Amino acid sequence: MNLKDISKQATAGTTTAGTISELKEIETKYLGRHGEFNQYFDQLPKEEKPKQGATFNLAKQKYSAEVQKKSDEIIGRESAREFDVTVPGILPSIGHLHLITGAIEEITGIFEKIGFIRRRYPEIDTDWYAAEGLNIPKDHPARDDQETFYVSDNVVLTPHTSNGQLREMEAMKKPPIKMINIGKTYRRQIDISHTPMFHQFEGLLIDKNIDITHLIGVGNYFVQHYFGRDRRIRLRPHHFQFTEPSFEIDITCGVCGGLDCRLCKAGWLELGGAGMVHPTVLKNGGIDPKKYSGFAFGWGVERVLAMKNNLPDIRNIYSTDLRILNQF
Ligand code: FA5
Repeated sequence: MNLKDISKQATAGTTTAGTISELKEIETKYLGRHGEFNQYFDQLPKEEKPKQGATFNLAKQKYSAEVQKKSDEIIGRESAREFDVTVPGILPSIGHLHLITGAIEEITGIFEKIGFIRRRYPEIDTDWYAAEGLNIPKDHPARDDQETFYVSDNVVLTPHTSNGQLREMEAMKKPPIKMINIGKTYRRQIDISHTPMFHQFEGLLIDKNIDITHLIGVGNYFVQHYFGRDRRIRLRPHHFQFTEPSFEIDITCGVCGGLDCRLCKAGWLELGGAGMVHPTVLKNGGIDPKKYSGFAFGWGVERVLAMKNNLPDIRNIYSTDLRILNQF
């Protein structure tokens, strides 16, 4: 057979191929190492080879292109046949807000419904706003309660959001004040219920004739909307320099409903600090304590989130392990 006939036969064979494996077989028959094309070339007399080399290579290339074209055609036909429009698509994995961002949004929404306004104040602040102006003098032992990071002698990473109290009084100039200040706070602590960076939400309500019953009302409102309708709070005497009287607020245990179980203390769980704003703090904020009174509270976002979801270790909130984060 001459080169032309081999090419013709090869083309004819390729047109009849219906599947990729049939096509492969034909391709090997003609283009394989011992295929028709090479056999033709091998048996040429030595002196003919250089003369026919270029034509031979061109014929092979042309045939190769035909095989490729046929292969595309078969693949296109097969994939069109296999495409089933009724098969559900593959859902792309979509992320979600971080647990803390979600909790902050939820808490903000709950307080905004009763007229509190979300504020943000500096996370790095002067000693005056974070301590001294809150009635905690430089040498006072109460400073030891909050293991504060000092940036310099007079500047701290805020150990609580209470710095927002004085800043809000200054910003608003005059009551009524209804602030919910949510921000990052820092302390030298780390264990299952403490992280060195955490968030607090600080409520401050100042107006005429505000008393402890308003604090109890707002506390119950919050726990019933965040944790569930059947929850309620109690006040336990405590001490903070910037409130008088001061309280720890407890919430009924969500597991035993207040009966007493191994998760709680006699049916109660600790929520956080609160109290009536100290007259000295009102004065430092430019508000007349004879005319106005108010309450404040400061609770941990990580703590309430952990309590709501029964998280055994609050450090997990900052884990980057998707097996944990995907559960929320
Ligand atoms: C305070 O920080 C007061 N400023 C709260 C306050 C505000 C009292 C207004 C009166 C009036 P305390 O140190 O107890 O209080 O912290 C309050 C809450 O922050 C704790 O109940 C806890 O929920 C959370 N918290 C404190 N330290 C950490 C920590 N290292 N990690 C996570 N949460 C923390």
